[in-house]
Amino acid sequence: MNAHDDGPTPRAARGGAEPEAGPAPTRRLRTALASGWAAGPPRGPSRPEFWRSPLRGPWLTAVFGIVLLFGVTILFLTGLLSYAAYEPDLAAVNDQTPGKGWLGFSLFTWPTSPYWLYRVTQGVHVTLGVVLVPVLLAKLWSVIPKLFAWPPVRSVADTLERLSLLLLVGGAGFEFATGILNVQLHYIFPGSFYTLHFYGAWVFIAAFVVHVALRLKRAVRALRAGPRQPAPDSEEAAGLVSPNPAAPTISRRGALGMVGLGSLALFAVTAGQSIGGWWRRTALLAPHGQEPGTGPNGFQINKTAASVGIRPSDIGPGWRLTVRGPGRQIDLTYAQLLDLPQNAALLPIACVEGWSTADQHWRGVRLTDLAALVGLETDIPPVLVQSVQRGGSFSSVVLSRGQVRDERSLLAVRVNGAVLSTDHGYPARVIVPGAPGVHNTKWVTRLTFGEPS
Ligand SMILES: Nc1nc2c(c(=O)[nH]1)N[C@H]1C(S)=C(S)[C@@H](COP(=O)(O)O)O[C@H]1N2
Ligand SMILES: [Mo]
Repeated sequence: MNAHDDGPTPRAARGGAEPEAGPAPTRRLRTALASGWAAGPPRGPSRPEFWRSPLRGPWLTAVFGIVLLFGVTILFLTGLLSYAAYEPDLAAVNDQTPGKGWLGFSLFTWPTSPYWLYRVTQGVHVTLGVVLVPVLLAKLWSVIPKLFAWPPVRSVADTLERLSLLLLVGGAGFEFATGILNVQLHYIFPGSFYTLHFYGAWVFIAAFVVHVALRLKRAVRALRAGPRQPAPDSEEAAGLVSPNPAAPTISRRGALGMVGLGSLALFAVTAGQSIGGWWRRTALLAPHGQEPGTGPNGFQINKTAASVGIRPSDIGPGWRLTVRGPGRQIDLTYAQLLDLPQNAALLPIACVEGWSTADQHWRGVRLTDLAALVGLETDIPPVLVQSVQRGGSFSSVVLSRGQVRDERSLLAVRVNGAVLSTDHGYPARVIVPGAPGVHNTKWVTRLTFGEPS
């Protein structure tokens, strides 16, 4: 007979104070936890009185939350655009996320018009990412008591939610950190930044969607209720309001203003890098390592020739441009390239790092004219562009049909009236409208039409 069989005697009559349901081990655990946790949180941050800022409350958290709701949505969308702009589906050399599977669902053919398209989408992505940092930090500060909330485990649903917060906070930290390090330190994750930032974005956004679904209603209610603090133990307080607040040194509106000023200050020292020209000087947070100098070639340089190991002999008199098409190949000397019809295009360079140049005056040979040299007059296929540079993820790229056929797309030999400088890609570089800088390959030596791989 098992001991739990009540038999004819009613449970109450035996005077047992056992919890009612569940198998014995679970019951014992629950009792132990209940009596341990019932004693209340240990001293320190798990006690509500530990947190004394009179500012924390549902309204302040909701204001930061709503700003982030809009901001992160724009960051995510412009991030997806940046991903599409790289044209990873076009060829293996373009794709640093070959295992993406259905995460590539949002890809589409990136257009060449308007010619400043990537300048704007990526300028917004990077500038907004920087500007949101104070808001993100303020939001985390505003909810920090919840990190220590007691008891640590309440229910399955509560535990799952707390785990999703781990992904949310970790994902946000990871995305902001990798993005900012990349912008500041010039690709410190060679080749892998793109992959890390892409997969990280999906983890972050999944947790973000869950969080918004669980919290949006409460946030809207808190906004409607306004900045007056609810009672600390009320449901509206959501565990954020201190039961033992210190005297305020600043109002809640004042705190908001400070965060806003922080964002504004970051905007002022960042946005100039996407505007270019004189405004670049205001971009104190932009990478300033390589001073581009003055004159026709005096605009931002991404990687110098020396830094990627271009040797003088690679681009000296022995340099040739090889153009290949199906069944045909020709080699051109520099002089022969200059003898082809030269055309002009007014185009910027816009890097994934967020900086871009004002429109530069390029001169060179149209990609369509080069295709014609190997017999491709109509229906021109994508082209594989290769640099003399040995290795490195930017030494080759495949350009789409649309990019090849746009008459502004050049193999440029001059910029702003002068011969290209070594650092800007002498003897010849690609310049295409609307695209990320990475499509503007420097020190080009080979064009292969119709064989993207
Ligand atoms: N061969 C080669 N081409 C390259 C690169 C490179 O590292 N190697 N960097 C690309 C990137 S990421 C950008 S933003 C542009 C920058 O061009 P610029 O240095 O002339 O401004 O060049 C592109 N072309
Ligand atoms: Mo770039």
